[in-house]
Formats: sequence, structure tokens, C-alpha cells
Amino acid sequence: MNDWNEIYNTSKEWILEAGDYIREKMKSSINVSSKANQNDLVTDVDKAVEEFFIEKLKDKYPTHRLMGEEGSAELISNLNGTVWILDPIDGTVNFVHQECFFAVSLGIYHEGVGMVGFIYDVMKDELFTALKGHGAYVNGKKLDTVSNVSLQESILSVNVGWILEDRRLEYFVKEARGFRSYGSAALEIAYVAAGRLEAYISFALHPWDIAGGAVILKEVGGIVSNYEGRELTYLNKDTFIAANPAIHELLMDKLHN
Ligand code: 2AM
Ligand code: CA
Ligand code: CA
Ligand code: CA
Repeated sequence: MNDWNEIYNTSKEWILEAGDYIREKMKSSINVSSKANQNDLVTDVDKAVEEFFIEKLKDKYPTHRLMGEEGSAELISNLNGTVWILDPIDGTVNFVHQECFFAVSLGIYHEGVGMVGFIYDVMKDELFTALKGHGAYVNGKKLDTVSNVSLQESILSVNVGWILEDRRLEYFVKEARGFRSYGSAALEIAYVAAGRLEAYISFALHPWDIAGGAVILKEVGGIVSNYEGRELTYLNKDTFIAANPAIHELLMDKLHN
């Protein structure tokens, strides 16, 4: 039997420890390489943070499995039991080029249900947390339920490139108060939970980009789905929308009717 309070406290310590490690590593030069294409970056720090969690889990929770972006996800084909879904650094391009606005993102799922979520903005030292059924917090301060702000008063976030994928998004670009492109899916979902954004949209995200954020956002009444409005599997790459209920409904209406 899992003790979720204990798992929450332990994983929170590990997230903060990973943040300390990343900040320390940034004092010296970082080894950058590319994966699928020249803009798809990975560093030795991404890999080391994933390795840190692999070792911690082996020692403390040997029956739990890790689905991490930098290698361990290849071993995971179902969400049976307890699975830690980790993005060691979400926003690697920001990490490399800007040295800010990147996060460690973690969702802990049990039999496919999100139980614990963390998103840690390492440079801002801002930690978004949630334990299923107990609300969501930022640095210990409880987040309010998301409010159904009108589109005209909303700030939406999407990678600029995605607007070229679906021109129907232009309606939202024109009508919303503002549009942003921050480059860290995890932080953008956390910002929807905190009411700093009303929606975040992407055409291609992996489970590790969204697993922590989904737990956090659901705790404050936000909606996560794919672009068609269907439930996410947390096993495959998919389209993604995180939004307050009103903007989610409007997106579904304008994009699919
Ligand atoms: P990453 O930094 O962990 O790779 C950038 O807009 C956001 O999309 C980041 O959260 C980034 O995560 C993610 N991302 C980057 N490349 C991607 C790709 N090829 N497919 C899906 N998501 C990607
Ligand atoms: Ca990546
Ligand atoms: Ca990511
Ligand atoms: Ca990553």
C-alpha cells in the first residue's frame, strides 16, 4: 500500500534537491547535444537529473517505475502500478539559451490516475505542488479555483509555429487580450492553474511534459484534454489543451464546428 503523504514529501525533497543540482551545474559549462533535429536539444544535466531519480527510486521505492524523457520512457508501455512520469528539464532550449524559464516536472500516477504533481521553476525557486484531493499550491500558498475569465480578458499561450498548423487559432489571437509563447509546457500549464494564463495549447506533447501539470490543474478545476477534447492517455504523444472550463468550451466550439 502506498502512503501518499509520505511519497509526496519524499518526492518534493528530491525535486528541490534536483533544482539545487541544476543551479550548481549552471556555474560551469554545460555539454549540449541534439537529438531528433538541430533544435531538439539535450544536455548532460537533463540526463543526470533523470539518473538521480532512477537511483533514488531503486533505493526507496523499488517497485515504482520511471517514465523519463531521457531514456527510461522506452521501457514503459503501460501505467500499471505506480509510475513516476518525469521531465528532468522541461524547456531545455530556454535552459541552454536563456538560463531561465525551465522546470523539473513530475507526475506520480497510480493505476493510471494522477496522484502527485510537481512543477519546479528552478531559477525563480517557485514550486507548484498538488496531492490529489488536497488542492494545488505555489510555494505553499493555496491556489484558487480557476475562474472563467472571458476571452477578451484572457492571455493564451501557444508556440507561435502552431498557429501556422491551424489557422482557426487566429480568431483567438485576435480576440484575446494577449498571446504568449514561453517554451516550457510544464510551466505554461502551471500558469493556467495559477490564473496567470487562461489556456495553453500545443500540437505535440509527450506524457512527461504534461503529467505533473495535469494533476495540479485538475485540483483547481481546470480542464486538460487533447485538441479534440478527449482524455489524455499519459502513454503516447498527443495534442494538448489546458484551460479554464469556459475557454476550453470556446476552443472546442470554434475549432471543431
Ligand atoms: P523539452 O524542453 O523538455 O523538450 C517547447 O515549446 C515545449 O515543447 C517544451 O515543453 C518542450 O519540452 C516541448 N517539446 C520540445 N520539442 C518537442 C517535440 N519535438 N515534440 C513535443 N514536444 C516538444
Ligand atoms: Ca526534449
Ligand atoms: Ca518537455
Ligand atoms: Ca525535457
